[in-house]
Amino acid sequence: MESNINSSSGATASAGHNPGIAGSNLLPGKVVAITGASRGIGRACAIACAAHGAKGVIVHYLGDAATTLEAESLQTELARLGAKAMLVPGDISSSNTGQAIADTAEKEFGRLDVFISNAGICPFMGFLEMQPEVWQKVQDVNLNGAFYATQSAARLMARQTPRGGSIIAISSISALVGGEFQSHYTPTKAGIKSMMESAAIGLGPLGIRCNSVLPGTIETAINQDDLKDQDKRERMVQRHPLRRLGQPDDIAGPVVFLASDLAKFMTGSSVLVDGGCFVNLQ
Ligand code: RM4
Repeated sequence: MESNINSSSGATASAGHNPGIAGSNLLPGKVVAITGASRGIGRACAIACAAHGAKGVIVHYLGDAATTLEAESLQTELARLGAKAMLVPGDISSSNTGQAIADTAEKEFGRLDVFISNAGICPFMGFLEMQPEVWQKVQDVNLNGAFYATQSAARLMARQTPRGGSIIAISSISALVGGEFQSHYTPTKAGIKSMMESAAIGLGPLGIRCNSVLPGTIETAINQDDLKDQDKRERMVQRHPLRRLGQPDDIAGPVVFLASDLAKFMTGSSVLVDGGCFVNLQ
C-alpha cells in the first residue's frame, strides 16, 4: 500500500484509504474486533489495523441493508490488505451481540487481542423536546451496548493464553463539553470515558489495557444531516485551529497506537483527537 504523507499538514494521499504511516507494522498477526465497523470511524480503524498487520478482524455492524453492503465491501478491502474479516451483524444494545463478537473471535481465531468499542448514535434533539424513547435508545446503544460488548471481550482476553489485550473505547470531546442538541448523547460519552477508567483498574492485573479516544467533530454519518447547515459547518471549522473538520482516518492512527505495544504502559488514559477544538476558547 503506497501512501504519501504530507508532513506539513499530516494529510495522507493514497490510491484508496489512508491507513496511516506507510510501512509500519504495529499490529503484526493480531486479532481485532470493532463495533459499528461498516462505516465511519469504525471502518477506518478496521482498515488501519489490517494495514498495520492484523490477521483477523471481526467486523460488527447493525445488519440492515445499508450496513450489510458496507460490511461486505469492507470484508473485500480487508482481504486485499491480508486480513481475514468475519462479519457479525446485530443490535449492539443487546448483550447477545457483544457475546457473539467475542464468540466469533474465539471460534475463528482462538483469541482476541484488540477490542474497539465504536458503535454509537446521536439523533440531534433539544433538551425540552427530548422524548423518553429517544433518550433510552441512545443510552442503550452508546453506553449499555458498549458495556456489554466490552465485558464480553474482556472476559475472553482474561481467559485466553497468553492472557491480556487492549481495549479502546471511542468516547468523544463531548465527554468534556456539552451540546445543545446532545443532552442524551454527551452523558453516554462521558460514561464511556469513565467506564474505561474504572475497567482499567480491575483489568490491569490481567494484562488488559483500557483507554479511550475522544474525537472532535469528525465527518461521518452521525452528523451528516447536522453539518448540512452551512453556517454550523463553518462555525465548527472555525472552532478547530487546524481549520478543518476531522476525517475517520484521523482517529484510526491514535487508535492503532493505543492498540499497539507502543502504548504498553497506557491504561485508564483518554486521548483527545480533536484538531485543537477543545482548547480553542478565544
Ligand atoms: C461528537 C461531537 C461532534 C458531533 C458528533 C455527533 O461528539 O459533538 O461535533 O458532530 O458528536
